[in-house]
Amino acid sequence: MTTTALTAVAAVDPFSPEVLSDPLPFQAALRDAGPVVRLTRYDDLYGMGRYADAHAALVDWQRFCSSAGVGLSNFRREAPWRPPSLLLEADPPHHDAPRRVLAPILGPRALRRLRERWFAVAEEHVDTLLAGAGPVLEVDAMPALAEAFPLRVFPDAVGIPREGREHLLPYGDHLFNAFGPPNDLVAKGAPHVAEHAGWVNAQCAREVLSDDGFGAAIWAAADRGDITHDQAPLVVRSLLSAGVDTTVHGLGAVLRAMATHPGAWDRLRADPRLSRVAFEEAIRWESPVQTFFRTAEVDVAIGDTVVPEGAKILMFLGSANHDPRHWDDPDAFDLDRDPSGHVGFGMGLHQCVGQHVARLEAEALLTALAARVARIEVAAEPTRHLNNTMHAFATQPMRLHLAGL
Ligand code: OVM
Repeated sequence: MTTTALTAVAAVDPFSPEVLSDPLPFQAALRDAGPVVRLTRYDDLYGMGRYADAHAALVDWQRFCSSAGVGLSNFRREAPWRPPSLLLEADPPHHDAPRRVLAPILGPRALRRLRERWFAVAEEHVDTLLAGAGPVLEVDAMPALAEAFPLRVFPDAVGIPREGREHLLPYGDHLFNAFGPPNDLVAKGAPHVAEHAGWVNAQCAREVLSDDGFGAAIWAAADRGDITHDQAPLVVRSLLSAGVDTTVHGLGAVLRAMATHPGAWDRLRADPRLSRVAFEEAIRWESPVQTFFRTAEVDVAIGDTVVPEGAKILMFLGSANHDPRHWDDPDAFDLDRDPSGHVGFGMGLHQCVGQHVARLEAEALLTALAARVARIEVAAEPTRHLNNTMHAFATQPMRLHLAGL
């Protein structure tokens, strides 16, 4: 790459509306510019877009720490907008007790208890949507499927009351914006943060939570002494922070993949067990969580560049998931590839603790749709919902062609 080209990519704002709405061209230039690039729009900021280097940094928690925040803001210099997450924004050893508590609560064994119910809810949800529709239903798949299904099953599983759940998506939207720079997206959310955050924080109290959900299990861990009673509400807050918007846009991704790859949908209908690999490949392909930052704990040499201690490094998860140095034909959604090793759920000790929950939601919804919908057709091009962290859809107008009609 020429010096001019390198200077040009380094000067791009990765959080501009242009890049957020269509990130792949910028990410390709970023990868070509080197293993690490100083992003000159912001002070002390570096970016990593290649799979090998981003992966290596994500597993190197000793040198690329999270406790100074995983957004642009450095908690060692600036006060965070909310008390830091005990999981996401913590390093070992503090990180480890909350993680050890949460992992089995959201693990495959515990989820077996929810599997039948979530499949039944998905069937009922899709049946209700399709009822009386005739042979073809035209629908916006974002509110009708990608948002409605997780908003039905996940808050119930956490054990929060029905009342007020409309705060969950705007809270998550602001939280994911707030990892980025203080741009217009953050300013637009700011006037309403206090009411959303106030409601979310109130749902983390023991008295508010049902006695059989993920929330109660976190409080029970505090009673056993595995975490403190002061930590319990913040661990519940992590579920309500990380568990809603992420799955909405993960489901949005796999629905987009199925609408644009009718052959893949035919195969999934014939064998709904393919919904697991379809979801995983959609997470790689779309990378709903595009970026997270780390902070250099010491001076770190990467290639010819030294990232100085205290600098922020932006990990481009979506870019790593599209790196042709690692993936064949990375921009293609391909049901036949092995997407494992993608960094869409992160990598290393912070790798998504809720990934089994997300996969179960996707499997339940896709299986219900596969039994009832012969073809998913794009009715109009989707529109993007811009967010500093999430690659998200606002709308996805689709036509669902009913099976057997
Ligand atoms: C948390 C948290 C919040 C947002 C995202 C996330 C993707 C975690 O509060 O722990 O992980």
